[in-house]
Amino acid sequence: MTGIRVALAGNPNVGKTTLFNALTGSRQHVGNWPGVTVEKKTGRINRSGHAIEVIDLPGTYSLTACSADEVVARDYILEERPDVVVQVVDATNLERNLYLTTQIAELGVPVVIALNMADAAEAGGCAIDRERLSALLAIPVVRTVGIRGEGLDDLLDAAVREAETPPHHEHTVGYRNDVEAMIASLVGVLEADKDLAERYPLRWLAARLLEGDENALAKVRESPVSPRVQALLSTIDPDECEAAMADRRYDVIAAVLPQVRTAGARGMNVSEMVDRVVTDRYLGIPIFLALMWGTFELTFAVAAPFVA
Ligand SMILES: Nc1nc2c(ncn2[C@@H]2O[C@H](COP(=O)(O)OP(=O)(O)O)[C@@H](O)[C@H]2O)c(=O)[nH]1
Ligand SMILES: [Mg+2]
Repeated sequence: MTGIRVALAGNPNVGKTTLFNALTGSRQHVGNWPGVTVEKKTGRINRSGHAIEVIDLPGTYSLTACSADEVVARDYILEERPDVVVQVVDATNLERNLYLTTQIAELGVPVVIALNMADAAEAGGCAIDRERLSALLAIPVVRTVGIRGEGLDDLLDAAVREAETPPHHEHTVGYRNDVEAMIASLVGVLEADKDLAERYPLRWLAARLLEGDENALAKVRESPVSPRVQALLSTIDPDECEAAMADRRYDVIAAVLPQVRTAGARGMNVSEMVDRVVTDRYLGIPIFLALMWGTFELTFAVAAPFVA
């Protein structure tokens, strides 16, 4: 039996714990992440010859190293290298959730998206074209409804498939030309440290160094290449680089969103449109009168042949 580690990531309140509980039932272990008071939950599932360990990562909007939650989630993915990361996404709030997707994808791990709260999205007329989203991101997307346990089998199948299918292409956001040039220079320098190159995806590390990320800077501080890294970093403004990279993430999301919203979600659905017009302060009464008039006309038209 092969072991597969599946890490659940996602924004807060997207249904991560609900899915975790539905997946693992009572086979759970609750502890703390080492060194911090952030709760660590793990659970086990046996499924078609695989012993699957599921790890519930702290909910985060982003993977910068700004809070203990973010550091725990990011370091786990980076240092422990789970076989696959399942990002639980709130289908009613795709825009906000995709920001994290762009960051997870950069970590170079296999990713599967659980498009959760699909029931709420569909009921609210903002359903997502799952296949299109999957094609655009090059990430499998599975529909789930955590509270009803829907989609769990498909989710596990997709996770196992991703975990077992090497090689994993990188799907990273392409940054502005000058930022890309700096990333390339930094990667060139970092490559000389074999230890670093083995432990971290260097493109990811270079991008974080450009942002002045303390946690990333600490990872290269002891490295023999540190002076050359510092020399390169002294030529750039980390805040400006960070803003440029965030802008590009938003550009990607803005390009994806209109392509994955299904027809009903693009604007109002029909009943919302009727509501909007009929309840309009000025249009309401004339429409009411017109409808009444129409009913009259219709009644007479239909009845006329029978009226002798
Ligand atoms: N409608 C709907 N609600 C859900 C779904 N999954 C979870 N929820 C609800 O969303 C809320 C947040 O869920 P929780 O699992 O605590 O989110 P977490 O913060 O990501 O762990 C809870 O009230 C859940 O009952 C779902 O698929 N559909
Ligand atoms: Mg939770």
